[in-house]
Amino acid sequence: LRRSHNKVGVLGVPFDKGQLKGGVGSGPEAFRKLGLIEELRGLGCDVKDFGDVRYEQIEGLTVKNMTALGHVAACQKEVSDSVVRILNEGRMCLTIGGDHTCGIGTIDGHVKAKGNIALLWVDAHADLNTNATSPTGNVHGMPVALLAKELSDYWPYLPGMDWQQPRLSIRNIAYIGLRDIDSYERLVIDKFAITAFGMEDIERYGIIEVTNMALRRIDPNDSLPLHVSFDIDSLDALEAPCTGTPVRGGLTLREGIQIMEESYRTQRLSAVDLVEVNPRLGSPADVRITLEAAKHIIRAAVGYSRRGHSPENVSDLPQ
Ligand code: B3U
Ligand code: MN
Ligand code: MN
Repeated sequence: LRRSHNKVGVLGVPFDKGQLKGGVGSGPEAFRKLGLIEELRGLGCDVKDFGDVRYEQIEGLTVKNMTALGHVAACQKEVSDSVVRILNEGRMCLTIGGDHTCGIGTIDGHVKAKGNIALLWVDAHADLNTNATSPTGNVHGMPVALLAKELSDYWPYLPGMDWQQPRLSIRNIAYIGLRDIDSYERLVIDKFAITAFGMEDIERYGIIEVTNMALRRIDPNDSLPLHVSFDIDSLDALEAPCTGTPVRGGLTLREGIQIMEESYRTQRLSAVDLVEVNPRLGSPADVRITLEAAKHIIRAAVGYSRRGHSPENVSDLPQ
């Protein structure tokens, strides 16, 4: 492992219009204040900070049961373009949300830059609603349904979203951590046989086996660039309390780290999203716990191993 050869581009997406709670948009700021960039450099990464995405809302876009489409369409186009730029510099793209709507842009950009990819969606939720099935109209519950080719016929025309085509096949998508699934999401998972590991599977097989089964299913030839879209609410609410829709009975931090360590080991981890941290929810202690948990996940994503790392190009200790 040569960590200093790890080139990372960091992109902030202070976007909160995919759900109704304020505060998740200040995720990028909270991570920067915590010293995330410096921390990654300290691990030996070559980090380039691409700043936070800015956009101008498109007025007058309305689609039934799809909230704030004018914000989603404009922002995610910028996210997609930024991800293409970062990947084309030969960097792994680390996107800090913001709500999970930013998966629309990051995965779109990843596919545009690299062609076919494999996607691990680590989440308590499936984020697999269309505007016709969503119980809330919140777009952070819809990104996977927008990305999947097999679901394109179930969407109406979406004004402002012409740049976004469903580019991923369901066979290249797997879930880990599910435990709060809407009835139509369950129907879609079963109808299209989507690879989906819920908490009960982690109980049964353990997190290492589950992660490797998921990776084998979405990339049987070990050949595709890997995208891990990590919703912090995949972790148990005790591990990551500051998120809009916390769900108990979730992943431990150790399991979250393990998913990232296994993903990194493929040597094809090319984009990571860390989303849904809301630093305005909970006590200062809760915020600290949540940010620190997320930081451990991110460290594993850039190659930090809990086994530790010997100094580079050194074989003996000093006298
Ligand atoms: N499935 C529900 C709730 C939800 C989705 N994602 C989160 N919550 N974080 C929905 O609104 O689609
Ligand atoms: Mn999510
Ligand atoms: Mn979630």
